[in-house]
Order: sequence, then structure tokens, then C-alpha cells
Amino acid sequence: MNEQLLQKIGKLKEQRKAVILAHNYQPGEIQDLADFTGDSLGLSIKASQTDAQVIVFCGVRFMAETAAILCPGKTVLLPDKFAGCPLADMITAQELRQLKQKNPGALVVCYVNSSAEVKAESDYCCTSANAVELVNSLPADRTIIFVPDQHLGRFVAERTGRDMVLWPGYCPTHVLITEDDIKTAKGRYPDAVVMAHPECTEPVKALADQLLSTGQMLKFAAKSPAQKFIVATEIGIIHALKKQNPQAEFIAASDRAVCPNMKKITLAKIIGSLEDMQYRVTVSEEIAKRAKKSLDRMVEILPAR
Ligand code: CIZ
Repeated sequence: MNEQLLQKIGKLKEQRKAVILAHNYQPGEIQDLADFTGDSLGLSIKASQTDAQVIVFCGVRFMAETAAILCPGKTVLLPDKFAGCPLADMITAQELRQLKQKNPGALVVCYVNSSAEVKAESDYCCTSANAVELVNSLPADRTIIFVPDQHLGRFVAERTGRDMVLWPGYCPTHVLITEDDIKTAKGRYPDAVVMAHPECTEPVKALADQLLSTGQMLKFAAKSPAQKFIVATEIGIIHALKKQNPQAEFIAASDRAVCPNMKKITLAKIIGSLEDMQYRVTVSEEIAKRAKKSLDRMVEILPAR
């Protein structure tokens, strides 16, 4: 059955001159059929370097918006129109404008998990992998407004010692991982290395050996001599970790850490998306231009390595 669906996807992909991107949190079978897997920004950058006319983004809406901003001229499709990101939706552009008015002179840094409108209102965009470095590079006398994730924001404030105004957003999936989950997993696997995502809560992060983005987890596990890892982030990453390191053991810190939006994408929906060219994700020219500035400023400060 899957074989037939995969063949159909292959044919449609050729017909449409499409590239399929899968985020690290996607179901394993979607990661396996994708042309590229990775984090949201890396995927959009890779897609921009291809001559594909169509991008099927297997992820959530803000990721498809980022692809639309970075790949003008290409059609960006999200296979499920309801695949949103509650964290990105926790702040609107209007709320950010009000926050800026309350904090005149502050620089705004937005996490890539944000809407195109919020990126357009921000001075800099960052990822969980480069947020600390980016904030460290900003003038020391400026207050930093950080949106929308309070847990990533607190991690950055702690590592940089900077004065930061944090928006109280959070990822509903990452906060499901508890301190007890980590203690239980450590009790069962005392020699395992604990890798946690900065979107986790502070008590969880305090018990981790490494605080890493999904891309950094993949790099770290590939180089580490350790053979067991407790993974505190959305469980989709475990598929990629196991695939790259078949000899090692990866244990989900919590089986509850499943993002329902990421799991909305299916093989059948990818077929529907390519057949009917839906659901198109577009960003107005004006918003895209301003949002791209905040992404470009990040790249200028932190050239891709
Ligand atoms: O930026 C991304 O793609 C997300 C959501 C997380 C990460 O750490 O890669």
C-alpha cells in the first residue's frame, strides 16, 4: 500500500517539478520520502538553492511561510491547512507592536517559530541553535525583547546575562516533558546522556547534560562516544537520530511529547497536495520584504557555517 503511494508521490513530484521538505519532527515515513530533512530554516534555505518550482513543506504553517519568504517565485504547499503552531500563534503583530511601545529603544529578536507578520515587526530572527550567539552580538546597552518562547528566552538570558523582556509563549508539546520524566529515564538509563531542547521548561533543562536544537542534537549524537541518549524534545527526531546512528540507543524522555500538528501530514495528504496544488501558503510582498530583513540580519551576523 505504502509502496503504491510512494510511487505516486514520486511521479507527481516529477510532474510538478517539486521538492519535498520534512521537518525533524515529522513522522518517520515522511522523513524517509523527503528530498531534504532538517530544521525549519535550514530546509527553506536548501529549497531556495534548488530549481524546483514547487515546495511541499511537511511541517507547520510558520515553516511554510519562511519558505515563501526565502523562495520568492516558488509555489509553497502545506499538505494540511490546519497544521499550525500554537507557539507561533501565541503572539500577534499587534501585540508585538504594543510591547515595542512599552519598551522604547529595545531591540526585538523573534524565534523562527513565529508568524511572518511577527518576523516583519522584529529586528532580528533567530533559531534555537543560534539565539545565544545572536543576542551576544547585539549592543550591550540595548534591552532585548524576545518573542514568543519564554523558555528559549530564559535560556538565552541566562547564557548571555542580558536584560531581556520575555513574551510568555511556550510550546505545548515541549512543556509536557516533566522533571519527573527525566528523573525516571535517568534512573532507568544512568549512563545515558540527556539532550534537551531549549523550549523545555527550566527544571527539565536543569537536569540535562546538553541543551541543543534538533540540528545540534543530530550533530552531537554523531560525534559523541556515548551509546545511550535520553531525548527531551518532540519524538519525531528519534527517527532521524536512529537512522544516523543505528548502533546507539535513543530513549524518548516522554512518550507524550508528540506534536499533533506535525503529525497531521500523511502520505495521502502529500498526494492530494501535489494533485490539487494545495494548500498554498503565501506571504504578501510587503510583509515578506520586512520579514526577510530580520532573517537577513541574522545571517549577516552569523554567517551559515
Ligand atoms: O527551528 C526549528 O526547526 C525547530 C522548531 C526546532 C529545532 O530545534 O530545529
